[in-house]
Amino acid sequence: MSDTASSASPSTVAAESHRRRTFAVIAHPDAGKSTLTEALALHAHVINEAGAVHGKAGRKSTVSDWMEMEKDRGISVASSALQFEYAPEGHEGEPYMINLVDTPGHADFSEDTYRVLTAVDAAVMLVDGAKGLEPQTLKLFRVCKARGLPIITVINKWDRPGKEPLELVDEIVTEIGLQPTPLYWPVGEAGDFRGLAKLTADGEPEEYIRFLRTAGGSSIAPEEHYSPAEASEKEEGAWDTAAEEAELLAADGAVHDQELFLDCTTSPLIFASAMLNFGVHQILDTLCALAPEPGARESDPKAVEAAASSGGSAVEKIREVDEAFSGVVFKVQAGMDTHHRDKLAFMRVVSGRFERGMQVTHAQSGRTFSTKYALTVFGRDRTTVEDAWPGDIVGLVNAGALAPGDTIYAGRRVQFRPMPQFAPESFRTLRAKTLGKYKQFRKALDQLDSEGVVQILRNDARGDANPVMAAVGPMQFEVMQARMAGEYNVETVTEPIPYQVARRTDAASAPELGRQRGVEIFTRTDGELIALFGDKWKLAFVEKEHPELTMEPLVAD
Ligand SMILES: Nc1nc2c(ncn2[C@@H]2O[C@H](COP(=O)(O)OP(=O)(O)OP(=O)(O)O)[C@@H](O)[C@H]2O)c(=O)[nH]1
Ligand SMILES: [Mg+2]
Repeated sequence: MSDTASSASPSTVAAESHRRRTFAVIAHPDAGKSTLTEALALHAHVINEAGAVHGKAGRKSTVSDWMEMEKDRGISVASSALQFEYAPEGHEGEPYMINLVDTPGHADFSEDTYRVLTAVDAAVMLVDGAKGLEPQTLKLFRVCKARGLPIITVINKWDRPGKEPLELVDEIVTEIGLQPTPLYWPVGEAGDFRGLAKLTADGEPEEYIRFLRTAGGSSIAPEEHYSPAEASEKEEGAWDTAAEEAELLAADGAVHDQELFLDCTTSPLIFASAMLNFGVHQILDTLCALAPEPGARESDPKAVEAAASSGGSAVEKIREVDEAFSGVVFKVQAGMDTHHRDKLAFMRVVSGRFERGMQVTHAQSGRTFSTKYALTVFGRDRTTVEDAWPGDIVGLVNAGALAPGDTIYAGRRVQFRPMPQFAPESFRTLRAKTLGKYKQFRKALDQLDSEGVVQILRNDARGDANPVMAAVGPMQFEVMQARMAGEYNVETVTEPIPYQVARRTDAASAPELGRQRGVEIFTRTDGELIALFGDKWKLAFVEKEHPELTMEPLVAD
């Protein structure tokens, strides 16, 4: 333990950072993100059988009440992080350290997913081979593009009948304007997945990787390797078709280019079956070879300016990975399981070495605190972490006032950009079922509000006991109620309210806005004044009648 700035030399930090790959798995619901996460972990030999991490079938160990929602419906409600070492075949030296975050696909939980995307260096985007591009995938792609987050595309469920591979490539080009550059092309059509043609840098098939099925796909699928000539003989038509298709794409210029990939113009493409474990280690190899290692991060220009004009100590403009420790909080969550009711702040290390027990400064409050309880969270398991490096994800236990988007640092002052707030589209009231539970209700509300489960809106007319919840989608309300009941023993009642649109306003405009019919003014916990409107026509009407009043859209991202 130490209370000094990073005690590791810049070269050690650089070396640790160099071998790290930190990415999120994203997609429309049901594309197979959690299944792939499991399969990736299986390949790194960190779990012994599929089902150990998320375990939709027979999950082991303790599960919090709200996690029951995930189990009952077979969907992911919250993101979860995994870390493991992985060495591609023939790799020399230290293995890679993979930090992977599985995200929920459902649009109602997209806020959680967006937050994760602020903390990773790349994304693996899954496409269901039978369904092609789906709405949530499109949305997520736009967020990645806006953030400059490189994307590796995986067409999943190739073991099931689906679309033509060239049709899927076309769809990705026309629907999202991203050029897939195949690295591995499927041998056998969807539903008859035999293996992958490994392509050279020029897009030429150089090797046939044939997969063998294992019982239920619960262990790593053995591979056989053949030359193109052998493959052509062995698989006859299937190999020749694959080779022709791959050559067609190569002739079209669909070959990997690292710069265009980092720029989100192109995306390396792989075909896989997460369920059968086909193509999974090819995904890992691709991540190691192509995904960017952790890099420098810029400070929020507003914070730099504010520090300069206040005459306090300067906020440095950019933090290089090999400088003193800094990290960014991207998620705060309590009650991960019933034995640990404490609050975890998930922090991504941006620079330097994090050591458990070190003194750090919370940039937003200026306070210092010691990081005595630090964990890595592996699915539902947690172990104490002694040190961590750029790209790693650490859970800080009960670390005071940390909120999503906050910066902590040692050494010179730095403050990264705040977390973008999401634009709520669903609104409901919330109150405790029985008045006697009011104190607990308040406590639970404060806690879940600080995690950002929903946004809490209040005003004098409704009073503290009857706040309004604002969310991206209604399932967030269910999570809120389930967690209130499960973790705080407070049964709640919610009722619909007749609002559909939220706008940010200010103190000068609020009184006049509040006098309009079908408009109500609230204060959000962060102090922003929020006006709710019956519907978008009502909003348009007020905007037309009162162009002088402030009504700004809340940024979705
Ligand atoms: N046939 C087949 N089924 C798959 C494959 N991958 C996933 N599945 C199935 O698809 C369903 C959804 O898989 P999940 O991994 O839960 O999907 P997800 O993307 O995590 O879903 P959300 O977290 O709810 O967004 C499950 O029934 C899986 O067994 C695959 O490669 N082939
Ligand atoms: Mg999932």
